[in-house]
Amino acid sequence: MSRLIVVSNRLPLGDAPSGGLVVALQDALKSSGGVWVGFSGEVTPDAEPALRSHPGAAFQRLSFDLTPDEHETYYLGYSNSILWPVCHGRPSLTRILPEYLDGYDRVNARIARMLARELRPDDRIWVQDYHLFPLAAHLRALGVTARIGHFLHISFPGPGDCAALPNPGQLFDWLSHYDLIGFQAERDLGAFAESARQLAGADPADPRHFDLCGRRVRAGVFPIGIDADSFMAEAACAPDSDRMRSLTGAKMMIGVDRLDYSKGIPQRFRAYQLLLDKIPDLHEKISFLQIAPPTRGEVEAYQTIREETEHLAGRINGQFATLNWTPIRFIHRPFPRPVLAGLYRQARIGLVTPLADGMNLVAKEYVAAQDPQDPGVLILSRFAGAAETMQQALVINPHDPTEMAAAMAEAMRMSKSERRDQHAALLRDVVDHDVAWWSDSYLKTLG
Ligand code: GDG
Repeated sequence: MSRLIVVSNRLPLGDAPSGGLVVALQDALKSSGGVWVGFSGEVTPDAEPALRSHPGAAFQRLSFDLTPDEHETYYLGYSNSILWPVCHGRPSLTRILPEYLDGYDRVNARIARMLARELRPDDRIWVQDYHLFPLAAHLRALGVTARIGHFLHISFPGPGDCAALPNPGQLFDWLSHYDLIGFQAERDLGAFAESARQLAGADPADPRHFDLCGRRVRAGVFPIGIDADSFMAEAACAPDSDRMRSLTGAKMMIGVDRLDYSKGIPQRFRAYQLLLDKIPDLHEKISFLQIAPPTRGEVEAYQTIREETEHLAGRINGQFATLNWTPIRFIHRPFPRPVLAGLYRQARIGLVTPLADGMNLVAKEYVAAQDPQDPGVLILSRFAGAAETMQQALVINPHDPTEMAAAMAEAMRMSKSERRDQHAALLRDVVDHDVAWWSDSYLKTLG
């Protein structure tokens, strides 16, 4: 059996980040004697030129460190100040410096050199996400003939946004070295084919098989899921929800997002403000908990979104709070997963309102966490990849505060039987298309 080699920006280390991806891949890694390779999280001036082994997992883990310059150019720079905003339709938030592209390519070349030493000809290599687009090209240049697949967790930009990359054609050349390119949603596959046509001269009559930069590429849609069974179990045995309810005294609406400008947090705050303004009856009957652990704080656009959201939350509380009621609680700290599962379960409304999002796992977690007898309502942006399959949610346009506020009011008044019907349909999809289904279908296609 050929080994599965997974390469991702961050190597899962310790027990904390045992997210869905690890759960999904660990069986395939374990049974094939496979390896997971990724960044250790350590930034040090004397990053070793070889991979370091981390025992203690069910599969082999190999990490690399980054130098301060590599972290700045590859991670904060090209990955998160150029590719991230471009892939999320926000080219005006890019910061383009020549050393970013150089550092990004250099780090990918270094990972390829370290990895090539570990490889066997019949390995299957699965590269995760936008930090590592050039990896296959560098591996091929070193003579690696193994199958190499890529999966993009975020959305793929259309030609207009792609054109904001420093060298748009290069992205397609990098991608053309993969045997299989996986996307979250049909929307992304379509954007890829159209951008490849306009910016790299491809002629994708069939976006699933076409010639790109002189090579034959195969592409497909593999919507990622969550570890639904464990999430459902975790939520069902979460701490006593009645006690939590009496603490808040109102029906809760919840949002859980990394504090990122793609997640539409200010837009949902403004819609909530509009709701409270238009429907005074809801005062003291609804409360909004937004959990938003900060990320990428070194990048300026993330400092701006933090200030903007803090300001809006303060204004809403200043305007509407009473002695017994805080309309919005905005917490910049991560919570343990079981606590999160319990909070989802108590929340009458799950708010997932990104302006752009590859999939959005919070939408699926919220559904899995509900009590099927008395479930809450999911309000979901049409710009989340999840909206392609979760049509039974209240699907909204996050740019339209009136529509979003109306959905909040609707979710508050929906009867139990309406909520149950909606939830049952959503849950079926979340359970049938979980993260194990996702990795199986991708790896089967990779061959
Ligand atoms: C990228 C794509 C795609 C959040 N706060 C806490 C916490 N979280 C967990 C959530 C969820 C995960 O983080 C976030 O996943 P998302 O899918 O919502 O978003 P991204 O981080 O942007 O992920 C996205 C995903 O990749 C997978 O392919 O869906 O579109 O952008 O699982 O629960 N977890 C804990 N405490 C927190 O405070 N424990």
